[in-house]
Amino acid sequence: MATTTQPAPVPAHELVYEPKQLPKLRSNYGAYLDQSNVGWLKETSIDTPLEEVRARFEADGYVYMKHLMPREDVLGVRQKYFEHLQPTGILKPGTSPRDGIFDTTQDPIVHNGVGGKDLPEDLERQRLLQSAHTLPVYLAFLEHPDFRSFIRKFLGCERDVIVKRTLLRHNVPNGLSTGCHYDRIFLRAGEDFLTAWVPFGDCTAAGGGLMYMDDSSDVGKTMEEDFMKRAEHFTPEERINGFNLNMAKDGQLTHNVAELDEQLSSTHASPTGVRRKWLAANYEAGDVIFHNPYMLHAAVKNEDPLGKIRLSTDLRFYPEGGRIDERWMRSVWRPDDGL
Ligand SMILES: O=C(O)CCC(=O)C(=O)O
Ligand SMILES: [Fe+2]
Repeated sequence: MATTTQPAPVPAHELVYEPKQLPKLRSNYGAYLDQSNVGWLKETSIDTPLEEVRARFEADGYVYMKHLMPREDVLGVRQKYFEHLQPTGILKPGTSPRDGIFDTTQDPIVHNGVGGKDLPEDLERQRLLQSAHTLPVYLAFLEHPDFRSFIRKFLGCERDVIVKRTLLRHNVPNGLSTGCHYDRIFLRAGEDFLTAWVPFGDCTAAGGGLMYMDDSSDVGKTMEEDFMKRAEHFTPEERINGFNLNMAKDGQLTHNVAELDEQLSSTHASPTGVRRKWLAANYEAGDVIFHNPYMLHAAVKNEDPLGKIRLSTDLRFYPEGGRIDERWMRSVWRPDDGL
């Protein structure tokens, strides 16, 4: 009788792993970043000890929390948002608002969301973008106990304050997305704060997610010091204005990430001598990324092949008693709020 022998298992160190293919990243204008300057964000799981989470944030300028929120609650906001915007004709006929698929027969520019350069000219569209910020499902999400208790623990405070001017942003494929910036530009009054970026739905790197310049907190701080020096003779009000004479029209550093990257490689070279990469992720519904006010970041241009609309919110938090940028506490986002 023939004997069969079990093949010996391949030792782990001999297994060949296919590396995940790096995404192609670009912003509104200009070339894709060179692939050698692209990498993945470091993931942090929710069972990571708090001290470790804080240490990562301190070292990296961000912490990318996987599965922090229940997926269904996140998708619920996506659904209600696109039901709300459906009358504008943004969705592909016959598709569900929960999927949020763009009608590619439409002009993407007409369907710009908040922050992707200019708003749509149509006033009814602007009105719907504004009223989306007070949809009950969204307001409930902002108070979600899983979310807010994590923030309080992270900040080490009993009560946290969320700035009232939150931003709900959608980016349609081939539309305009948020340029490169660091957040302090827009919240210059008050002390440093924590930003949370929450994608409502799965969002691939090239489907409009955020990209961050690795280890760029010092770059943002140096830029801000420079802006402040040049603004010394401004009035206090003008000095904190994100759109003052020193800044670009829309407050962003640029809408061309490849060009900025090239410039910074000589003007703000890393002290390690290694060129900084731009980090992105294939975000999943339930993930949240936190970043400090100086990390350079931008939205990747949405080039999702399935026409998926990127929807997200960006939120800012202070510990209670913190010195807040009161301009951001006046009301929810309005097209003409000047911030
Ligand atoms: O979602 C975006 O396009 C921009 C978000 C952002 O800049 C932030 O969360 O600070
Ligand atoms: Fe930002």
